[in-house]
Amino acid sequence: MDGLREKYLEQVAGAADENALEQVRVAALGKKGEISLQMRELGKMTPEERQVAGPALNALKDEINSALAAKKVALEDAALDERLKTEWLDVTLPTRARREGTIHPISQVTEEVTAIFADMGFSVAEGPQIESDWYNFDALNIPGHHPARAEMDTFYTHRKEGDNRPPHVLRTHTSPVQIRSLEANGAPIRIIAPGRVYRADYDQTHTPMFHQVEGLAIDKDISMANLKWCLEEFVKAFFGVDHVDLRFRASHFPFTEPSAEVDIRCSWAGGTLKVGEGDDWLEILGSGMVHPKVLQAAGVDPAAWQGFAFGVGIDRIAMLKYGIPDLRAFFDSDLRWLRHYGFSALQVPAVHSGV
Ligand code: 2NM
Repeated sequence: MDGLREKYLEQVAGAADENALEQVRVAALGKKGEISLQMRELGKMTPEERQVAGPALNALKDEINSALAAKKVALEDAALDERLKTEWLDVTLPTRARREGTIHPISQVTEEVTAIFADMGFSVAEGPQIESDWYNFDALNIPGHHPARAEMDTFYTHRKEGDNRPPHVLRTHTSPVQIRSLEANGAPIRIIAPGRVYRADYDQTHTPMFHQVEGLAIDKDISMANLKWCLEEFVKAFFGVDHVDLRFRASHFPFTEPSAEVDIRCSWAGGTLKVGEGDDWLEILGSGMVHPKVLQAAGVDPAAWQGFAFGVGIDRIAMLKYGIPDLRAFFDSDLRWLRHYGFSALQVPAVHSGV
């Protein structure tokens, strides 16, 4: 028995891997293993012999089993150490580069315009894109027979057969947002309303959906002079110039009186736009003093309050500022275009960010 003990403990100690160790186990303790066979011999012994040989064989079996288990752990540890030495990761490596999306020029410009007017104390108002004809037209002093209604190329929603109420419309401007805000909050008020607007028109310079930002400032003593200063500050900040000349051309809108279209001095020398110099004029917005009837319709007493309003096409000023030639490409979702004209999400617009 001492011979068996020595032999198998030596083999266990010498096993190079888990396979070799398993072979040792089978040879010693498997069904036909040497020690198992010896244990089967116990039956042939006299009780006296068995009392000595039985416990000794069991002890030997336990000892070899323990040695096998200990060796197994040692081999596993060694295998793991070996893997740890060869297989490793540098978790400080940068990740694989992935293409990032870009901020659409319209989103960028909307944020820029918002930052500029926020700096002048305007907050942002929003409202529904599907409007009643009251908010889109009547409240803005555009009655049913008014030519502006026909000129607007309005998209109308469908009413059920027999429902004779006037249909809702896709808002043709964001003015209804201003009416709703006035109605809800009263005067004084200083808001801008950026957003999508819709007109049934499609060619080189028109898309059926486009973007506007309109502004509204109502207080006791707001005049055309305040309007002019505000717009001048806006144009300078937006185009990043120190000086600009504005030209107010008398115009007509149903919702303002007096009304003015505003041009900015510019030059197209060399094919690129320069704002604030040259002898050309660029029309960029419409404006005026809010018509008393509009204040009235929004529940504000026109004898006590007055103020200005204006409207700018976001798509148009985005094209001008960033040299984007074709309006329709704005809405094509062409990835090459978006990568070229889009902005980094990290380039956050601010009044003085220099973008
Ligand atoms: C323009 C031109 C002139 C305008 C008017 C209003 C409202 F709702 F307050 F009456 N919001 N925006 C306005 C005035 C818009 O866009 C060319």
